[in-house]
Amino acid sequence: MTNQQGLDYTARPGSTVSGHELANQISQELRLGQEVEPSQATSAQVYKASAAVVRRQMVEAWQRGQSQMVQGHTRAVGYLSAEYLLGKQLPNALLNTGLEAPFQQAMQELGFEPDDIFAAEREPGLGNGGLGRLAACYIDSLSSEGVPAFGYGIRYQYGIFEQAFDQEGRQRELADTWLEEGEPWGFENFGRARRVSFGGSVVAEGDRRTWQPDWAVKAVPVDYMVPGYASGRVNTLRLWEAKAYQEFDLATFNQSDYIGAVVPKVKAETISKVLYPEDSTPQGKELRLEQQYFFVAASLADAIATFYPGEREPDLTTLPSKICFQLNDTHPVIGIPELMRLLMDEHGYGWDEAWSITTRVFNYTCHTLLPEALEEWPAQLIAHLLPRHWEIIQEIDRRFVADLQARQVSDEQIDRMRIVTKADQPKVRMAYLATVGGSYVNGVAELHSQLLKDVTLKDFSALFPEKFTNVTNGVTPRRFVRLANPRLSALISEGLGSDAWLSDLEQLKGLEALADDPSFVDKFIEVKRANKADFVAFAQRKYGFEIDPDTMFDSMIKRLHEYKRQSLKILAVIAQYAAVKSGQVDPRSLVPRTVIFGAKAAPGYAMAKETIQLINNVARVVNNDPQVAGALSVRFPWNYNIELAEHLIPATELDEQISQAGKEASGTGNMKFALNGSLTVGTLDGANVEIRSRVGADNFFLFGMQVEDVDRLYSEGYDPRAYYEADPRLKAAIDMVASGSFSEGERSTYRNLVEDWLSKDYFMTLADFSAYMDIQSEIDEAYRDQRGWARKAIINVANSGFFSSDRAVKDYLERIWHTGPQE
Ligand code: 26V
Repeated sequence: MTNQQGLDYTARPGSTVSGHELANQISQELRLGQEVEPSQATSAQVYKASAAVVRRQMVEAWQRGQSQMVQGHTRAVGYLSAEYLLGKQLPNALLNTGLEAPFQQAMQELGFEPDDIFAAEREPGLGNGGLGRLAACYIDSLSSEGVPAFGYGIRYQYGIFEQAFDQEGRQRELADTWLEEGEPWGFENFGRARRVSFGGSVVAEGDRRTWQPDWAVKAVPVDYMVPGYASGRVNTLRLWEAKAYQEFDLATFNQSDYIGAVVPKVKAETISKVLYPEDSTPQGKELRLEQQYFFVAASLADAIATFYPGEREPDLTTLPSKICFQLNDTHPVIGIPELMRLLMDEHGYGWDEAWSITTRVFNYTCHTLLPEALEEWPAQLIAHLLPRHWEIIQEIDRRFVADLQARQVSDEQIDRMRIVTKADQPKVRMAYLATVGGSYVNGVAELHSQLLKDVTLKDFSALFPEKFTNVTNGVTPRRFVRLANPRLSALISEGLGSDAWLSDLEQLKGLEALADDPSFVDKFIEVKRANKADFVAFAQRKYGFEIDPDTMFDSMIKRLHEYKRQSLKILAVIAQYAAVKSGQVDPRSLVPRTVIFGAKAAPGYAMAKETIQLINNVARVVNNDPQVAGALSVRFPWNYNIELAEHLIPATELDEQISQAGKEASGTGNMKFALNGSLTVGTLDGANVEIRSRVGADNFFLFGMQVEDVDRLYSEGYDPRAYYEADPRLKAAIDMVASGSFSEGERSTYRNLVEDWLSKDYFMTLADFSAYMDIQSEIDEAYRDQRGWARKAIINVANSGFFSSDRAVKDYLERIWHTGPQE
């Protein structure tokens, strides 16, 4: 069976449906479910029918897995995450369930092109970036490894905003209306709805304290099936939707306040309305705390109901043997006081027993190194919204401080470690609450975990060293290699003699020997060439870009953040352009490049938005200048999302991972690129460190300051202007921006950026500029030797098997969750 690109698809074991049967089922679904004749159906209709049919194929395995989980003795995993950046479901479900080939055949029979059907799906963008995508990779791997698991989160009505650029190149945000025409995967499970309450006060009855909330919303689960790859296991992703208990307040209505009567409904439904698009500066917004408590409270109650079905007085001392919860960053940390409340107030356990259960059930993953990204909630806000939780948090803090005192910790250190800060307006430090209230704390790459121990959570790691561990991130090879890059996948399977690497990625190691096989190298080069041609066509169709396929594709795709240093990349592009304009460099001497950016900025992040505007205008000027035509072009496809990643990563030859050392917790794009045969230019930051040590220093373009250099420079006093004066290439680039070359002569457009570069430059872009320019010349040299380049890329692929999310999940199982596949 072959697809549009003439590639071979083979059915996976376990697929029992023939293409013809599938075609019949889809036809039936079109006729009965949508009242349309298959020959008349649109792609959107066929997509919807296909999804329904594929979903039905999974139901049996799903139900089997659920009952085995409840009746069995394998501890389950509850992944608590405010974000899941899923990407399209149909191709993934087909691959994982072994229905790819039958589907191809069914489409042929019905006269549709599979790619057109896939294009009809709107991707659920229920996340901001790395953290949300990681959650999606982990639930895929949990199912693929056969582990009983739940993903719990929020079904935002509007996901991450859709990005557009205006005439001036500025970012505009549009609502992500992914649900506007319905969505065929989620199953609204009304029977499992839960009440989630807010506000009110706490009343004492004897020595019992009970919460009397003053409003509540209904949390309705929308269940998504998460099929494992060739594992036969289908887990549940349970995303909660907020609904009002009362559609319409009759009393208010009768007082003829028609509009006022729907206010409570609107208020309730606001909770799951929209994903917060910020991913670093917590705003302390009440609605966000409502979202966090909403999904966590519903999830904990749901897990208890699942494992103790129908029991009025369950023995919750056994809870830690049934399930453990992974806190994906601090967003779900309110679950710790919530479980304490459930155990004490609703199930009658004493503090000590409740605490013993709670601390054995929760674990916390930290995903950042930026101090400003660590959530701290104003105590006042928590007290107002969750008065009983506020009491419990204070008690956790009081006991924790007493414990520290008993350990002879100094008052000064105790003040540094308090969960509730001592201040007029106290705050609750959620990372500290998570560290104290759970068994393990992990960082997401070796360097990050080390920095957590040495800096961010130093006092805690000194006192509780056994709590701290590392799990280096990973990505799913199914979506990011097999689906995104079918050509490379076919070549890998040919080289290794099977496709077993897809569930055992370390097998890629076997490709290393082929790096010196000229015919394999030729095929590898051919794969990249074909992927580039595909991307050129995609970018032409979707964005109207004219990209020259015979240029080096150099990509930087990630959220726009100062610490990630998109500005370093764009300054380097400008410097190159300036050198051509001033006659210092002959454009024909350059290795022709297409520099591609993909990035969204938080809507309120002014500096990031100015950077976006600059990139767009550099692109406009450079791409329209005949003097550099054929040598340099800049492309900024808008609305970077999973779909764009899946097209761009396989076509990329050089990827940029150039954050300031000590700031990127891990990065996961770096892993996706390495697995797709791109070479990395990067700093020693996050998981770059581990990628480089695995692929070898010769196959990684390292540059720039290291963590120690950065620390030293901060303490010596950093003066960016000195770097500007010292490197004429840098001076020329910044002067060009300041003088209005990219703003039609208007000098004020990039004033904030220029001022920041020259006077502050907190992330030391200028200090790393010279090293970055120098490594780019080395990259050009290496690229001129196409076979040498391909050889390096093959070695990269061969040594990146470690970065599978299957491996990461196995590390969690072993080090933190202490469980495994369903027995
Ligand atoms: C933080 C916040 C702060 C409050 C406002 C809303 C909000 C939403 C999301 C976040 C999470 C930011 C942290 C994050 O995405 N970290 C990234 O996690 C990746 C997966 O571990 C990792 O590869 C990246 O290096 C890290 O930046």
